[in-house]
Amino acid sequence: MLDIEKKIEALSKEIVATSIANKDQLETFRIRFLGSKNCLKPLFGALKEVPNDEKKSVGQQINQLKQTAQEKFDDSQAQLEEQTETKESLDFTRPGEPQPLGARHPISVVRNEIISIFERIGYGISEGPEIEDDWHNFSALNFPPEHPARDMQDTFFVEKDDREMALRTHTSSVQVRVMENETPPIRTISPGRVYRNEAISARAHCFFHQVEGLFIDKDVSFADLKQTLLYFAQEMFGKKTKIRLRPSYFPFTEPSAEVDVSCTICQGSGCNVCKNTGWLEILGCGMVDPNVLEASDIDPETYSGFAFGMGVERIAQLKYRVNDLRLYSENDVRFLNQFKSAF
Ligand code: 2NL
Repeated sequence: MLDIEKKIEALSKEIVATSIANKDQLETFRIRFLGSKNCLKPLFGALKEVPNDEKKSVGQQINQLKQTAQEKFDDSQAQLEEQTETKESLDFTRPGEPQPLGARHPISVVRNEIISIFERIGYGISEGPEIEDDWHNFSALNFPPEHPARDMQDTFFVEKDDREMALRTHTSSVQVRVMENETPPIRTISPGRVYRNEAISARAHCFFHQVEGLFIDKDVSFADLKQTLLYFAQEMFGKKTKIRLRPSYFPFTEPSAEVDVSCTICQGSGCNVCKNTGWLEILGCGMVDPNVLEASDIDPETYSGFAFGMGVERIAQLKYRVNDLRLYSENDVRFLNQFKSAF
């Protein structure tokens, strides 16, 4: 083997053995094997001294060596570029971006809780339209024609298919539909949004949410009503909660009552939330007026029933001490985020 061939073989081994793990090593490799003063150049000079019959073969070996060096350089460069690219765009050790979780609206939280309390004692859920005819919102509920609640001041009237309709002022309208379509025993609660034509303030709004309950069967008494409401109050506000009933008036119930619970803040000893009375009003109720049963073809001689209605905003206000009704519909996240732990 010629001297020059030994040199070629040694350089070839060196090229294969050189490790290129970073940009510096790549540059060192380039200068040594491909730069303007690279170590292969002297070989081309030495080719002159090679005997003629070996020149072709040795020349090819030198060219091959140069090609090997170039290929190793190109491959290593491509590999290093790929590595830096992936390094910059994907860091698998980085902690994940936190996903902000929303919160359920307090009205939904409280509505669901009310529904669940009544479901546990056998009530089903009924829902119906928000745009109602006069019959379901008023007439079937024993509103006399001249009753002030029908007045333009309280009710939003709208036109639908050339008929004058009302935005329902209570969800009793849903329960009229239940009474018309089912035969007693009836046990239903009707949650939903209702509308009143009132100026918006901290204490009043043009819409709010109601849950109404209706129970019709043979021999339903006022005592059944009281016991049901006591159960509800204690499930909602705690086992020690007391209730009291004050006589009241609704067109659709007779007798009618307003229900107070012992103050959830001071337990009855007096504070500014209950205005030192020890009591907080939570709902209205009564025995279903015989006229209302008759209007839906239920015989008041055979059946009797009780009904009640509450504002969800009011219950939520007592549970979460919300002092302004407008907060419920302003979608301010500083308000809404406070209900993250509620469900
Ligand atoms: C209140 C008072 C009340 C009813 C709702 C009712 C429904 C039918 C028949 C008779 Cl179908 N009554 N509902 C009864 C008494 C009171 O709501 O203050 N709601 C916010």
